[in-house]
Amino acid sequence: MEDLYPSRVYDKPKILERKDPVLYGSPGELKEGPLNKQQLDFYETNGFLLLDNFFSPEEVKEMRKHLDLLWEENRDNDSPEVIREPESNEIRSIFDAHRKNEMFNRLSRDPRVTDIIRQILGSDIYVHQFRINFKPGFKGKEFYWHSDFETWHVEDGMPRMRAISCSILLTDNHSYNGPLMLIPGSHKKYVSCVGETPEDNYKFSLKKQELGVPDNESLTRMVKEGGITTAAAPAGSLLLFECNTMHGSNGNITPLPRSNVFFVFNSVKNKLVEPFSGLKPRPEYIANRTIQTPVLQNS
Ligand code: AKG
Repeated sequence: MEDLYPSRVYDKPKILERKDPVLYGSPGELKEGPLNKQQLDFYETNGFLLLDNFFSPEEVKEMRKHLDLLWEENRDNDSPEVIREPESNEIRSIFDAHRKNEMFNRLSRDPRVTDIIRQILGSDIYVHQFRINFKPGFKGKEFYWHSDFETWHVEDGMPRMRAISCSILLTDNHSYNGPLMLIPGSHKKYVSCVGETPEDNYKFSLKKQELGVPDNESLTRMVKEGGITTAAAPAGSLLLFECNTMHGSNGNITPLPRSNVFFVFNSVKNKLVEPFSGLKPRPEYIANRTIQTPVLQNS
């Protein structure tokens, strides 16, 4: 398959044009679904949408209970789905928990969310990835700037930009405890990064990403054009961001934890092919290749 978004192949970084729509469906037509025109326009222009207080306080309480349970259950678990901080044994992320945890599994099929994703992607969808990023007070480390799509394309073989991350804020995300930062409009450009992907890069990159990150000049240009938005919002808010939106977050040196859950939905029309790096695919718990059937909703 032709590589429309080459990265880690040139010796200098390049900024390429996006070749895919942001909103799928007939151009100019209002896509039917939960989002109104203003919200769809905002998403198309900026590459993200923050919906404050999307889930009720009771729902957040229930999710937090499961979050704490997962933290406790995995404290001494050395399975590969549990990613530790680079310089300590603290849990940084847990992948794939929605396959084992009934509550998160139900959440992955919640029609309030999946109807929005279908509306934007104009097709059926499936869960490409699930992760929880814990960013405990004092110890939670940063996530350097990146476009998720760059990695999903190069290392997982996601052919086109037709996927969305949904981040559910499980603690209050303040401007000061390491909330996600996004560059508005960055989803319309693709930064072709420099560097050669080694085998099993994920073993390092999920702790600290150094490959597939934009160079300073490209980043400076993007920020000059779009600025930086901080997704600071109360627990229970939902942040949707396009797979190619440049984002990152700072470490958390405050006492206030910042934990967010991420569901990534991909279009069934955009199933994974062989990784464009030419290397073997990353494991299933990071990039789902086998269960690519449409998300079936709760009855
Ligand atoms: C990632 O997990 O790829 C992120 O960019 C998340 C960053 C964060 O949790 O602040």
